[in-house]
Amino acid sequence: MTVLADFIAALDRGTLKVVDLTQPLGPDTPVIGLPPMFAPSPGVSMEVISRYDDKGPAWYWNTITMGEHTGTHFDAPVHWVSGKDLPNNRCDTIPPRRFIGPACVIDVTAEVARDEDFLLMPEHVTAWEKQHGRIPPNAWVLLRTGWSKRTNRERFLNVTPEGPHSPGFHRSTSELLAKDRDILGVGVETVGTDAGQAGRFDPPFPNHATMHGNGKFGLASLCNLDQLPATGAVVIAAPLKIVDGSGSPLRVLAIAPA
Ligand code: 23J
Ligand code: MN
Repeated sequence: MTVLADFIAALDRGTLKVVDLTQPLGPDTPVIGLPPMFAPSPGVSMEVISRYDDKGPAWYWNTITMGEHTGTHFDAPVHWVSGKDLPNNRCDTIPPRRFIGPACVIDVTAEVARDEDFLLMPEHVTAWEKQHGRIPPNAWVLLRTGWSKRTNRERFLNVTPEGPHSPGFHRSTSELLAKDRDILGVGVETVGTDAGQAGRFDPPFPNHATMHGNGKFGLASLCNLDQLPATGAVVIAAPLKIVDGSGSPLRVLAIAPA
C-alpha cells in the first residue's frame, strides 16, 4: 500500500494541502431562523465544568448545548420526512465510506453577487460539466457562492420582512444531482442547504426533500471553498456518531493539490 505512504509524504512535502472547510463553533455561531410557528434552533451555549479550580484543579472542560444542525454541520437523510424510512439514514448507521468523496466545486460567486436569491439550475451543472467533466458517482457537490465572506451575522442570515434571502438549488437541479449523478450530497456556504426563500417553494425546502428522500447528505455553513480547485480535491465529512442522530456539527476537511 504505497498510496498511504505517498499521501503522507505529499502532505509533508507540501504538494498536497489540507483545507479546513469549517466555520468556528461557539455562542456567536448564527443559526437558521424558521417561521415562528415552528420550534427554533437554540444556538450554542457553553458552561464551564471546571477550569483549574475547586471543581477540577488540574483540568479544564465545558458542557456544550446546541441543536444538531448548528454551524458547519451534516444533514443525514433521516433529518427530512422524505428520508425517514430509508436504510442507514442516521448519523450512527451511515457506512463511513460514504463520508469521503471527490469534490466538484461549482463557482457561482458572480451570479450570487448580482442576485441573493440565485438558484442553481440544471443548465449551470451541465455547463460546468462541459468544462470540468461529468460529476462522478459518490461526489460531494459544493456550491461556491462567496456567502461565507459575510462574517457579519445579519448579512449572513440576510433576513427581511419576507424571510431570509440566500442562494440555493432549484428542485430540478437537486433531482439531477441526486438521481442522475448519484452524488453523496451537496455542500453550501449558507446556513442551510436550501435557499433562504425555500420555505415558500413547492414543495417547501425542495433540496432537503429531494436529497434526503434519495438517501443523500447535506453540508451547511462551509467556508474556504475558494481555496479548492473545481475538481481534484477530496472531502472528508464525518458527523458525530449520535445514536438516532439527524445530523451533527463536524469538522469538514478537504485534501487538495497545493
Ligand atoms: C429544519 C427546517 C428547515 C431547514 C433546516 C432545518 C435546515 O436548513 C437544516 O439545518 O437542515 S432549511
Ligand atoms: Mn441541517
